[in-house]
Amino acid sequence: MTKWLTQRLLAALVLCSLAAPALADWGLNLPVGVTPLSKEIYGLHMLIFGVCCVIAVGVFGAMIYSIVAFRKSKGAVPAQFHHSTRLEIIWTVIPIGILVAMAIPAAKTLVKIEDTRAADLTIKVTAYQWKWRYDYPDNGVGFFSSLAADSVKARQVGSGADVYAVDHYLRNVDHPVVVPVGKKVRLLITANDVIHAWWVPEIGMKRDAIPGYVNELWFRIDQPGTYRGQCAELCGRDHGFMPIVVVAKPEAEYDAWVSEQRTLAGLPPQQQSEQALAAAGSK
Ligand SMILES: [Cu+2]
Repeated sequence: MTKWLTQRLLAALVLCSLAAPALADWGLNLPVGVTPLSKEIYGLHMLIFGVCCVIAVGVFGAMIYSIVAFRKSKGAVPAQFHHSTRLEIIWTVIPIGILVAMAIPAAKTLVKIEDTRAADLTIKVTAYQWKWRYDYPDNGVGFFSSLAADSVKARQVGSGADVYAVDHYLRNVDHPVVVPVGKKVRLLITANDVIHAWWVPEIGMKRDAIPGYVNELWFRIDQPGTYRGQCAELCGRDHGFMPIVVVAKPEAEYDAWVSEQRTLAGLPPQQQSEQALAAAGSK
C-alpha cells in the first residue's frame, strides 16, 4: 500500500514538473518586457511584492500564533492596559520607515520614466474612434493604423469565420508603427475625438490620449521584434478593435523602411542630416 502511494506521489510530482512551462504561460504576473524601463518596473514590482509578502507573513503569523497560543480554553487571561506610548511610537515609526524605504527606488524609476529629454526619434500618436495615426515629423512619414482586414471580416456577425484561424485575431493592424532598435523613442500622444490610451505591456508604458492635450512617453527597445498592445481607455463602441502593433527593427532596416514610406508617399529621398554627414566625413 505504501509503495503504491509512493509511486503515485512520484508520478504526480513528475507530471507537475512537466506542467511548469504551461504554468509560466498563465501570465498572472507583469511581463518583464523588452525595454530597460520595463525591466526596471518589473524589478521594482517584484521588490515591493516581496516586501508585502514578508509583512503579510509577519502580521498573519503573529495573529495566528496569538489566537492559538493565548486562547481562552487554555486559560489565557487578557492584560488590562489602555495606553502604551512606546507601542504607539513603534507601530508608527516602523511602517513609516518601510514606506520611505520603498519610495526611494520607486521615485528613482518614476524620474527616469518622466525624463523624455534627448530623444533620438519623436513620433506623434493621434487616437481616433477607432484607429491610431502615427506621424514622424523628422521624416515626413505619416499613416493610419487600423485593425487588420482579416480580423475586421471575421468579427462581423454571421461571418462564420473561425477566429482561431485568423492571424492574431483582433491584435493585428494594417500598418504597424516601426521604430529603430536601441534608440530613445519619444511618443507625443493626443486624441482627435474622445479619450483613448496607448498601451503596450511589453514596453511597460501606458499613457492617456486626450483631445487638446499632449502626453509624452519614451522607450528604448533593445531587441528587434513585434510587440502588441491595445487602447486601454473605454472609448466607445469599437474600443476593443483598435489594437497597437510596434515593430522594432535594426537601424539599417528602419532607415530602409523610412525610405520606402517616403517613396510610397511620393516624397523625395531624405537629405542626410548635417550631423550624419559630419559623422560620415570623420570616418
Ligand atoms: Cu480607444
